[in-house]
Amino acid sequence: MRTKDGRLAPTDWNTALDTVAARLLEIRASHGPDGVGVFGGGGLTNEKCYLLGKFARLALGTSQIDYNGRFCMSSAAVAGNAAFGIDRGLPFPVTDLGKADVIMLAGANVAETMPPLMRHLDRADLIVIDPRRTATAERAAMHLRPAPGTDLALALGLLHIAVTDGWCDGDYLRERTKGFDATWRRAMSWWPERVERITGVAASAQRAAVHMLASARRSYVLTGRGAEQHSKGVDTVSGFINLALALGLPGRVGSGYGCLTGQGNGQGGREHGQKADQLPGYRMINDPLAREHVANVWGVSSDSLPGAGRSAYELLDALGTPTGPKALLVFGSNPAVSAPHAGHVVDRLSCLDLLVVADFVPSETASMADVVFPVTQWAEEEGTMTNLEGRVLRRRRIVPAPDQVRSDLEVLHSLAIRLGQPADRFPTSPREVFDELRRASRGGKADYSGISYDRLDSGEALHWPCPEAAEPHPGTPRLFLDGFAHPDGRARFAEVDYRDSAEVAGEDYPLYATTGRVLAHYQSGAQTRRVAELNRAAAEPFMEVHPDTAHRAGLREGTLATVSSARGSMVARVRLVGTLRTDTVFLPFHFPGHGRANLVTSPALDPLSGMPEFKVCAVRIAPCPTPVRDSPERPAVAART
Ligand SMILES: Nc1nc2c(c(=O)[nH]1)N[C@H]1C(S)=C(S)[C@@H](COP(=O)(O)OP(=O)(O)OC[C@H]3O[C@@H](n4cnc5c(=O)[nH]c(N)nc54)[C@H](O)[C@@H]3O)O[C@H]1N2
Ligand SMILES: Nc1nc2c(c(=O)[nH]1)N[C@H]1C(S)=C(S)[C@@H](COP(=O)(O)OP(=O)(O)OC[C@H]3O[C@@H](n4cnc5c(=O)[nH]c(N)nc54)[C@H](O)[C@@H]3O)O[C@H]1N2
Ligand SMILES: [Mo]
Repeated sequence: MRTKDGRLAPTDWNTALDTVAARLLEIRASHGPDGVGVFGGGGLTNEKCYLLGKFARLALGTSQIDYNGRFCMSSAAVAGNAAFGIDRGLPFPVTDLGKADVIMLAGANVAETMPPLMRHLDRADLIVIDPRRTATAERAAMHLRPAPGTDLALALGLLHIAVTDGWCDGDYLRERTKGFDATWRRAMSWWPERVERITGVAASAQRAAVHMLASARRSYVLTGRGAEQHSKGVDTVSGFINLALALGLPGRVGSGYGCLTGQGNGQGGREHGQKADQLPGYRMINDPLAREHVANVWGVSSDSLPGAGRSAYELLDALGTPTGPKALLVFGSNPAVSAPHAGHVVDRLSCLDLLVVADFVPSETASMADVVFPVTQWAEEEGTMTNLEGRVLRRRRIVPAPDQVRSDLEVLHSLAIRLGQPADRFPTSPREVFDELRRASRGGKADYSGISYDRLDSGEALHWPCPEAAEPHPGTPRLFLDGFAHPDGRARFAEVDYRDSAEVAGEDYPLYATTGRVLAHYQSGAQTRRVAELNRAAAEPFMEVHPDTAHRAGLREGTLATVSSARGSMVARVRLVGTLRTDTVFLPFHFPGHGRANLVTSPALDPLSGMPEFKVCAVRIAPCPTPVRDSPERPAVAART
């Protein structure tokens, strides 16, 4: 707990829990239940996500809960739901990719971000769409290098070519889809030369890509954050889904569309009710039947459940404002580094009356907190996670947790009873929580009711939906073979058109910055910056920049640059990369302090998903006048208070 002189100092659990509960009750009494917010994470187990959502809605009574997955796959989720009626990263087993002939990867650097997936991509010819020549692009048969934020124009152009060059599957369009005509009316004017002017991808390369994808026997289109993290991320993903539908790929064995998920539980994290608008089982919180079902499982009246709250960035942006939460509980995220416009987010966090962080490392957000709960980490606990193909996996305890450390479930339980909740409403055993989650998900889109720890422990591979049945249901490795999840069984084309990114480069900020990941670090770096080997591999913030662009700005290899946008500046070491576009610089977002890429990123949000525009903002670069730099975190810092 933070002491009077401002340090974080050790205390005992009862004091910490009593203090937090008392403060929460005070804040609720003066500001109402929405005076307290909750911020979750896609790294939490299914059990934690579920209990966190329940804790927010019942113990706190707040609508103000969202999570870092809003920054991650939310655009693909909206587009997938609209097109197919269900949002599951891959609607087929990942091993299907191993038999593919051609795979288009739009904005995904799998070689660095999902190395274990690469072995499934070995056989296929890859078409990589990325402004950078990444490690993944190096292995590709074809690399298209659009300007950041222009993929939607590219997707429209590829659809245009698919139609005019006669690659569409007419029977499939008639029998399995709806809405093609309206979509085509938009794509009609996106002839390849016009697309070339906006994206920089040559018309001939566009034609070659469509030819390769369409003429293969087994082909897939996959999207990653590069296509999704935009203020038009939903429309961009829809653009790629339109292309896949026109070619007749989804809903057939041996071809398809999929979104690559992110965090360990990126898929499960978006199903069990830690999202602002969601209840367990991928139910929507504004749907009266969904509310009734979940309220029944929870033993409360559906009237007592709050409605939808703010999306992640909107929630952070509202902290400490007259209408926003005065207290925030963070479980599984480090927004001081990973949220867009991070300088502003840190200001908002410091305006709170109470910041509580549960973590197992002293993250930058934890170091701002009034109270830090030291919790168990993955090898120290039981639970389940759901992977990108919708398969539920067991997490098993393999080492004992240190003394004085409690699980997230225990923390939620201990707080809930202090807030007046019945003890049995917040179980601490993961198996018990999972059994309740099964009931809450029954009949929902993501139906887990037929999945049990016993079945998983006996080695069964179970993909949701897996309803409870007299004969154990085998789960659903492949979705959509008989029909899509809309009532009429047809997939929907989306009527999308191109628009610019929220910021266009101009006189003051002439370049585009895009952000992403490197192999050696994970996310905000809270965990990986503590590992000496990883720090050696990627020690400090850097900027990839084309030699000509650097030269014009007076920058040389290895010097320090200031990167500035309309929101702020960050400092990074210059790395000259001859294969990069001359209008674009790349910044990894793994570093703290002055090296935070998110000091410059834009909080422009996609209107449908709430996804921030991490992948493009306008910047200028210049030599850094004074070597202001934070010392890299020491790996040996004591992890727990
Ligand atoms: N090593 C490592 N692995 C990770 C993570 C990590 O932090 N480190 N994080 C995990 C998580 S949570 C996630 S979400 C995944 C993310 O996995 P990816 O989606 O592969 O990761 P990113 O590096 O964010 O973005 C992918 C690529 O998009 C490109 N890009 C940027 N702007 C654009 C654009 O406008 N259009 C296109 N087409 N491409 C663009 C970038 O150059 C980058 O190479 O990785 C997961 N795996
Ligand atoms: N500029 C830019 N910013 C980005 C992105 C980008 O591409 N560019 N990508 C975005 C994406 S896709 C994502 S997913 C976010 C991720 O960004 P963050 O949400 O900040 O993710 P992490 O750095 O993994 O932080 C997770 C924190 O939770 C802790 N933690 C992990 N597991 C548990 C647990 O079980 N319980 C508890 N209590 N704590 C736990 C970790 O120790 C760590 O401190 O960043 C987003 N920010
Ligand atoms: Mo992510």
